[in-house]
Amino acid sequence: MYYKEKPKFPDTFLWGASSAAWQVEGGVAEDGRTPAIIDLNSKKKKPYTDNSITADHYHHYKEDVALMAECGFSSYRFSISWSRIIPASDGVVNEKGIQFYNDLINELIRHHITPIITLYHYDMPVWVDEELGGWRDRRIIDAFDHYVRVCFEAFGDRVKYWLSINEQNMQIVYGKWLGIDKGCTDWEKEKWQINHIMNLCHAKAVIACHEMVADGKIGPVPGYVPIYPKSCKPADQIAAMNAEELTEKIWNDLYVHREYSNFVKKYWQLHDVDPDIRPGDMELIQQAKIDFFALNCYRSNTAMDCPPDESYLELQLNKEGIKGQFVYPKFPGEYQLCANPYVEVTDWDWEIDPIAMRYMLRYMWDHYRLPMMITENGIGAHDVLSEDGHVHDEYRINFLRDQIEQIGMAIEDGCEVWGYNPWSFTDLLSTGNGMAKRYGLVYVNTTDQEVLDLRRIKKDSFYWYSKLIKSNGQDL
Ligand code: BGP
Repeated sequence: MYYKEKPKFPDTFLWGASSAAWQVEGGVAEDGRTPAIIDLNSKKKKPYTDNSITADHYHHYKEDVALMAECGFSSYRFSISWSRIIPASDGVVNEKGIQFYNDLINELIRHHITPIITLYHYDMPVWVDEELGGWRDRRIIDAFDHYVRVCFEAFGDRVKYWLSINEQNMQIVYGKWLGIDKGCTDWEKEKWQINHIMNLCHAKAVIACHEMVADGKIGPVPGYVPIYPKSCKPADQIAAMNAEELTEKIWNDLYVHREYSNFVKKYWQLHDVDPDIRPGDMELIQQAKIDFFALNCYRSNTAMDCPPDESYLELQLNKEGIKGQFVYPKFPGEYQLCANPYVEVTDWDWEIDPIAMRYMLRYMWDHYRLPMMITENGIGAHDVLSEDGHVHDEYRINFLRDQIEQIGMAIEDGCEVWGYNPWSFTDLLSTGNGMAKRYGLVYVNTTDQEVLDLRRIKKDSFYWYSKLIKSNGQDL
């Protein structure tokens, strides 16, 4: 439907932004924190800046929260570093780690900003990997349960919104790129065991939150990339549905229905996969009833038929930030991804597609009827600090405006959406592209080549977003 009036947002709608511990904090060796696997990975990615400093939020959190308040934020989504809370396999709690998050939470609340916490955002402690076998070994389940219970106990009196695992689906789909395949000999088969263990950890977190946090609500954080069929050729539609299943739907169905779908069971059978489901596992998953979906959505994909006699082609991500380097993968017998001639792309070849946001919200609402919050959305760009001392990021303003308008339209369409937390507040370390790929509303003065003074500079998008928040989405 087209609407004549500007879409309206509920009065209680939460406006904020999002980050993750390893991408924003720095201070990786301070106050008892021990290394995470991602620290080692990000060091390997040099000349990109490693995460030992990044935006140095660990030391700038007060200044950052003050800026959030100036912008008008009513929420902030961030993650907790597991190895800051539990630095070693003895399970002993690091009080200084607790202190840091207590200080951050209290500072947010003092500024009337609702904290939303992700329990796990890609930063596996080295001790879990080396001593317990990481995601490959079921011993992680008890260690994770202990860690989340410590978090609920320490922060649950003030924090009511919790997120279990960030982008579990993307960790499995892009496991080779994110380093989740470490130690695996046959990733395509073993990834389903890892996924099952992640499902059990997710379930533990949901159950513990409901047990321990009065009025606590918890949900998963799928990375969502809507898939369009390339054409109205019927086989392209099935290919798009296959892509949807194999990158998103399998996970979302599990979270909501709390059982594996017939589609994935058939897939395992065809590919000779044994996910090692043990007695009691499905009963545990059954108990983990989620309260909402937190959704990360940046782009869309397009899929077409890929007959079984085609050759497999591995996806190649664009690492340089120069358009045209992304290689679309082919999965014979399932689907292949392809370019969409109707949308522009970013310098990293991510589709700029605001309508995908409305599509996602409609799709998720129609399938699952659960409240939704946006926990990531944004545009990575080569921002420039101009000679006038400002960052003129009108491309980001245009991107966010179009996306927010589509969220408003989805709300008008009848979807229940209660918050928008784009990625990111300050510039921070990108998953694969260092500080070169910036997302923030606030510029952080540092580069991949050189650590500068880390000064915070409000971008043009900061001022625009502030006006938008203060008009509850009307001043688009
Ligand atoms: C999401 C991750 C974030 C963030 C974002 C942008 O998938 O949850 O951690 O990094 O993607 O990705 P990138 O930094 O690769 O541009």
